[in-house]
Amino acid sequence: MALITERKFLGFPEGFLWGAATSHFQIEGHPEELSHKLSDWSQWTATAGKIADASTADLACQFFERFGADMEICRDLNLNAFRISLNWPILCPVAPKPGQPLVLDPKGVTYYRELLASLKADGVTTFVTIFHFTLPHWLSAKGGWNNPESVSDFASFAEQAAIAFGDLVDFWLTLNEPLAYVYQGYVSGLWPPGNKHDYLGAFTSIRYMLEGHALAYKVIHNQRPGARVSFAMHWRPFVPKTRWNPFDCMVTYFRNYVFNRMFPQAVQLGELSFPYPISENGAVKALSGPILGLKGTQDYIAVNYYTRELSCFKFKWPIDIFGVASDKPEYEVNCLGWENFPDGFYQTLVNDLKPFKYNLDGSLRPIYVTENGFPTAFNADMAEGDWSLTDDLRVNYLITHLHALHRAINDGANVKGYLYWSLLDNFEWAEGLKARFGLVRITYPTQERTLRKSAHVYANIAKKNGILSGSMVENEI
Ligand code: IFM
Repeated sequence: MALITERKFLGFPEGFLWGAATSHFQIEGHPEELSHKLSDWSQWTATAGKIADASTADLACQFFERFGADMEICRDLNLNAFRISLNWPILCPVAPKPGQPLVLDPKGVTYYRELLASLKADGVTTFVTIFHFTLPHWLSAKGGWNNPESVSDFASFAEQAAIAFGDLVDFWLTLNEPLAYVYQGYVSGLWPPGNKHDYLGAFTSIRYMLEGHALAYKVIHNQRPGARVSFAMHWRPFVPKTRWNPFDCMVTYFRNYVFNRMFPQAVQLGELSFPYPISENGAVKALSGPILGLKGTQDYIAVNYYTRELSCFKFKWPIDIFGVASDKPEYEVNCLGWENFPDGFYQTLVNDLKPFKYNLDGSLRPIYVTENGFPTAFNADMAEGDWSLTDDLRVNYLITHLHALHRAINDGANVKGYLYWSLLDNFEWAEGLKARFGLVRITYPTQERTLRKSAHVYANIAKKNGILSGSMVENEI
């Protein structure tokens, strides 16, 4: 007996944005930045042992030279939204002189204006991140986000960026994933500045990032009154590895509070608070409390979702109330060990983001998914051939997550757009070039671009503004 699969077209709201997200350091290979080591990351990657596959971002995707062709790919994929980030080290290669206004480097301005103008000319909605993990060397050398001066340095940069690019930007993101940034830089030590278990350093950075965000929000709005400004939060549902184990439940509570909720809650309420008993530590207490101008500085919700995490307590001394991520997954994992968990995407959009749903005036905030994607591992030196082009695992991830997104919208989540991470394979920070997230394969030795099966599937979804129910096979074209 033949099985009959009923295919239903699941349409998305009219005007829905279908796009892709990128960040400058991961794709640009900016020759001046890399050759003069203008950023903390260009210095970090030049240090032996920092990157898992010993690759660098010296060329990355050569996006700086090739963006014209890459924008044509966006057009071919029917994308109507694109997210970039600004190269702070290139736009501000030298420290601003005390008391003098910050001046952006004119060559850097020309490059970003050309890039943004080409997107606007194609009718593409632009998302621009101001800080996506890389600091100018002059700022990292004085302590980066641990230095109170980072607040005004960042705000001046944001203000100049609003002046220089504001006419071409639809959505501003002040900061990308602040908690992921401080976790990797101050707790795991895998990113610059490379500190380990330095929770105070992490929390100090969070305080200054919140202050920087508040000021940036204000100066952007002063320059561009109609601007839409937010920050990208990385949301990851945390689940106790052993559901009945009170210790696993405790670490799950702390991980969820600090990693997911602390930052958006501070923005919502206008003050930073840490969970008890961390809040009782004198140095941490000094960081908590109200932040001038912070309350409600989120015109829309920008959320990055990839996976959930199983958390467990680890018996060791000194006790770490944050525990560790379990290495025993319950669902299929990708090459970075992240579970495929589309239900968590639904839960994030429908339930977890509820506390941030409304603006101060009671209006509903739109939600944009500013990242969601799937990596596969292929060495950076792979050359010609059809390796990795039939990326069924990625197609499956995409389809199952878009089904979850469709369900979430039907159940009331006010989602207005989805940006896949990422358009191109790129430099995945401490993992290097091997972990590839692209819809488009980059053959690094030749810089050739080749569309993967996922790119064709996604282009079709964007064109039709919807997906078919059923498994990935139904959505293959
Ligand atoms: O590549 C990163 C990006 O820079 C920030 N969000 C997560 C992505 C995948 O790890």
